[in-house]
Amino acid sequence: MLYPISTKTRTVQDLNGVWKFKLENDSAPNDVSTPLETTRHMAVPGSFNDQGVTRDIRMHIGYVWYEREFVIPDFLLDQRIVLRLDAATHEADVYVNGEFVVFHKGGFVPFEAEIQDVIQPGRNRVSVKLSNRLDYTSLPVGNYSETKTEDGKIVRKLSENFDFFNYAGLTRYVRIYTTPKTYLEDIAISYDVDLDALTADVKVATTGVGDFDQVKVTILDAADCVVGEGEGETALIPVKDVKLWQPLNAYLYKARVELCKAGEVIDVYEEDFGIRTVEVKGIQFLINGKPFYFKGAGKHEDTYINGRGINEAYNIADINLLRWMGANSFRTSHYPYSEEMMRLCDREGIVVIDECAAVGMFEGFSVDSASGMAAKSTWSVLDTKEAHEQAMYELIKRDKNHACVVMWSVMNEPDSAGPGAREYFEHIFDYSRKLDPQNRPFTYVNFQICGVDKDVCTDLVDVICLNRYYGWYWDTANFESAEKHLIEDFEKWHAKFPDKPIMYCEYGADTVAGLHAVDDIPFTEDYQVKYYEINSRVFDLYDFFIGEQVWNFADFETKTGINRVQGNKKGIFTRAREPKAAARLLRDRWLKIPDFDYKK
Ligand code: BDP
Repeated sequence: MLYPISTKTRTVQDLNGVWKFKLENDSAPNDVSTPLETTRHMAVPGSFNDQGVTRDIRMHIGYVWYEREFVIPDFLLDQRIVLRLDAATHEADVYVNGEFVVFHKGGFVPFEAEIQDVIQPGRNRVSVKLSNRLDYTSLPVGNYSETKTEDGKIVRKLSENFDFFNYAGLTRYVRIYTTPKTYLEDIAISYDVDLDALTADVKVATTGVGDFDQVKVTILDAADCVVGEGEGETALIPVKDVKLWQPLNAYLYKARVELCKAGEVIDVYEEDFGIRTVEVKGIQFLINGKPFYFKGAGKHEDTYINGRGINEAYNIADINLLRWMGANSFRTSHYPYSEEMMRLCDREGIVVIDECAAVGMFEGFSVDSASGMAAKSTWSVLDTKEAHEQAMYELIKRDKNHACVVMWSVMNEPDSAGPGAREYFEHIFDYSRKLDPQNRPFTYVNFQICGVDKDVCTDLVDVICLNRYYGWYWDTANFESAEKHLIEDFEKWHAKFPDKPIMYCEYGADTVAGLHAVDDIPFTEDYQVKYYEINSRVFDLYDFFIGEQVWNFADFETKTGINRVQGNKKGIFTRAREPKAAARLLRDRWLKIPDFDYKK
């Protein structure tokens, strides 16, 4: 799916700002054929929860309505007019002037509808009926129940199978864009690179719709000079003197694609792309043929008031903080992040492990993972296959051209040990691997309680990604035993998979900024520092260990419960992005670790 941009043939209109907002009333449902009656408002983009402040909105489960007016200038009315919502968490029915135009389930990817046939000259009305419900058929997974009180009131309950607040709403941009009636629907870019000769054959595969007889492709370098030209729906274009996209040293080309008829350009689009190779070879992760070492964090899209709403200033600050720390990468835990963040990472050279929203795939989930939870029938209880296929399809379709994406993560901490796990995993890996034109590596992120002795799925991955909490949930306040177990765990994984690289996608300790102690007292900054010192020491013992991503980049909001102190405090930065002591420790370490050739 193409990101909306203006070109000589396309326009973009912004529908962000303040919308009307209303909680759905089950006993008097909204009639979408008339304007929404409400006195409430909500900023778009943004999650509604913290904007609403009080519990009735913040903790609301079920449907809400958003509505606003818009005008399409008359001179655009003969165009193809598309309403695009970058994210509606978690499902939405969209109406224009009371007429249904599109339904979408899955809260972290864009979807759109052609609306030229339902709009009128002058004022129009867009209404969105949105639900934040999650259940055993959705991603992420939630435990949902509905009961009726004696007076017929529906009571909805949702217990999330994951450790982050279930922020919802129109969390990303809403736009209308126009194209000609004959238009470019998609562009997929891949390439074969000769790293010695620095030449590449760039393949630009175009999907056009309508009446055209020619596709012209021009490759431009960063200075907008033409470096290659080709033709056809699959154009193969040689490029010489390739400037590679490198971690923290990005270089972007542009593919200008023109759909033509009788020599006239009908539609034109420009897609930025970088040229780089990614390959897992033995125990190494190669970017541009050189062994790369991941330094960074698992993140969340999580900021004050805005919740999971896109916040581009935070995105920029977060990348600058990552750079300040000497980091080079992050994982989009636990859902696809905004397209703006992906485009920024392309430009900044930040390496991304791109994860779909498959989180909570564990029966009987608890945030205290060492509490003895054991899943017996995850894969017969969950009914997520369809949602999961859709999630991988939409993620790869959206992000396939991004140079920053070096690996796809199909799941976070699933039950990879119970009956049915193997069949489910095999299916998802097979299905997903066929979707990427750039054939990137795939992984899933392993849960500590489905460790090396229990897991039956890890042979399917290219890189073994582990989330480990020795010294926090396990071996709490006993670093001696934590270190012993860390080492044992590494040795066992490596013995089982001697030819695969291993990295950590999560390790961390909750830390309330400002608490200190001489002894090993959990929640203090000193404890977090020691936790990271010990883990780092063990990482440096192994050549097959190719990266460390801490949990978490910053403190973030979670559901309420006695295991969380106003949210998850494992950030190395606070939610306001102030560094804890561990940030400086890691900074000292990471500035000394090169991006390439750390473990020769
Ligand atoms: C892991 C999850 C992550 C949690 C983290 C924690 O992948 O979402 O926030 O542990 O417990 O289980 O802090």
